[in-house]
Amino acid sequence: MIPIDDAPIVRDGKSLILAMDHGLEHGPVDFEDVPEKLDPSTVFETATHDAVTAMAVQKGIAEGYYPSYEDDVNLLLKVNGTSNLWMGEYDSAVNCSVDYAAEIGADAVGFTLYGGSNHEVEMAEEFREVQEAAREHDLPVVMWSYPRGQGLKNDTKPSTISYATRLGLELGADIAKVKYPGSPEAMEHACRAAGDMKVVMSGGSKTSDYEFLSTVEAAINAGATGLAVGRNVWQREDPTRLLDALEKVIYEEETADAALEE
Ligand code: FBP
Repeated sequence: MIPIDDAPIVRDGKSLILAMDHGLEHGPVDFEDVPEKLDPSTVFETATHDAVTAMAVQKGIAEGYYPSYEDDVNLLLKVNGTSNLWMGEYDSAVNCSVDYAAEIGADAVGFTLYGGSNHEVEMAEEFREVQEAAREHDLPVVMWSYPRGQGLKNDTKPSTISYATRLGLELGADIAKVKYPGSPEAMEHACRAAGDMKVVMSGGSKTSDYEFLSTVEAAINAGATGLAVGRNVWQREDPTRLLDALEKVIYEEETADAALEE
């Protein structure tokens, strides 16, 4: 971990990362209810909102669409990923080098680590290469820290999420993105386990405005420094309205109620 408060993906110590790697991770099924979002430009448009500090995408989407948005959007390039067609033990193929990410304009790189998977050892070795290359390019590293695998039946258990944030700190991430562990106390412990490293909450499948914003509020109050979210923003009919509210909850530390009233 190095200080990243001056990095483009951080605003006032916080981050709101808009993720759209779902076409790879889940497949086009995630766009069924919002077919217009199959066009990545529509989500890049959403990412131009002031609240969004970076958009997380895979290499192909970055190559094709980022050139039109590089003045208005910060790029977090995900350098590994797996499709939902893969039925083996949790693993993620490194599909982009950090050098190439830097060449196409990345402001940060993202890497999924499945701690607890039978492939954890190889993934940690791959992370080492990515993390050290990122340091050479002065790019922050965001770890999607998702303990999963044959031996892990519950991936949001408090002790699992604290282990997930700690893995990020121990292995040299600058931000760990983790699932909400179900209670403010558990989130607080997970943030403490991360030391001074930043922790952002992962969005998850779409819920109501209030349910989502109040979980974000709880995570921020527990010490999280923001959010990395996909479906809860771009699966909505009006993503801007929710981003306006998220801006208040994350950066101005307003309550979910107050943010929705305005
Ligand atoms: P969501 O907010 O839609 O959950 O997106 C965040 C994210 O980490 C994406 O980057 C990724 O594609 C997806 O969640 C993975 O979700 P899961 O592995 O839990 O199905």
